[in-house]
Amino acid sequence: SAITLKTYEDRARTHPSPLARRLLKIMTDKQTNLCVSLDVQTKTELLHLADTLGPYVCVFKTHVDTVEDFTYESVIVPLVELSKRHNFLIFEDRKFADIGSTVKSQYASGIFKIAQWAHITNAHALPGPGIIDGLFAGTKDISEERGLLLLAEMSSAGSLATGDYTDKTVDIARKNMFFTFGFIAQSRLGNDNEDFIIMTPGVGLDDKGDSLGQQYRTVDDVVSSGSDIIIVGRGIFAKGRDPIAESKRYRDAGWKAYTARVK
Ligand code: 6AU
Repeated sequence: SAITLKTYEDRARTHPSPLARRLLKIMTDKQTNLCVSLDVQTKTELLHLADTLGPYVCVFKTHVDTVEDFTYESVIVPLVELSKRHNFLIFEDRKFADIGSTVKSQYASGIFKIAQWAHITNAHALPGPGIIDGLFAGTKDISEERGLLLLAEMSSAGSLATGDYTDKTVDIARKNMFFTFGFIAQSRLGNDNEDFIIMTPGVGLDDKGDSLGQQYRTVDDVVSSGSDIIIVGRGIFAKGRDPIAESKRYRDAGWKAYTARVK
């Protein structure tokens, strides 16, 4: 599509979402389309990875509910500091999936208060458009930019998010393009004039998958399919891997594939 062939820099000037404009500018400035998925169980590991890999990424993705020693003060406060120091955005991969009223409180309050600190979060479109209204209402008192990704396709084997479900998810995203700036997906979505940011998980250069249904594609494959940001977890930090060396490798592969696409 026309958008796929434009540079991140051009798109940073015209994108309808303030959060996406900020993200595209970070990608341009740091020359990276890598999002690292920090799926670890302790705050020490999480903060260490955020500090050492920060220079190579545009986004850090978290699952804060898997951190065993989580407290807001000891995890979120330093993570936000690191995001400023290394100029990356934080994406809490919460995958909301309930009615608007419920997701609003899950997003804005409780133990995690996700809306306070996560620049990006994601949601399933399954409940219908009310989920976007609920989450957007959760950003009411936040002064910084916030953005939402809908899960339009999944990387896992046998995913039900295909065909008509995927198309209807794109329709729901069109409801509020100021807030819903893109998709978790495996392919380019939206029409030629729409600039949804496509973030793609299930990326790995050394593995084909795991024993629980995850499936990996190469960086070249997903970026040439129209993905804007690659999401990599275990490919970077699994046991025996050197996370800094792997981050550089995925960043370089991602940037090279993007450069080839926009040439
Ligand atoms: O690279 P991995 O397999 O270690 O980790 C992939 C990460 C995990 C998943 O929860 C997440 O990406 N994910 C998602 C997201 C980001 O929403 C959707 C999906 O379809 N597949 C997937 O793996 O943290």
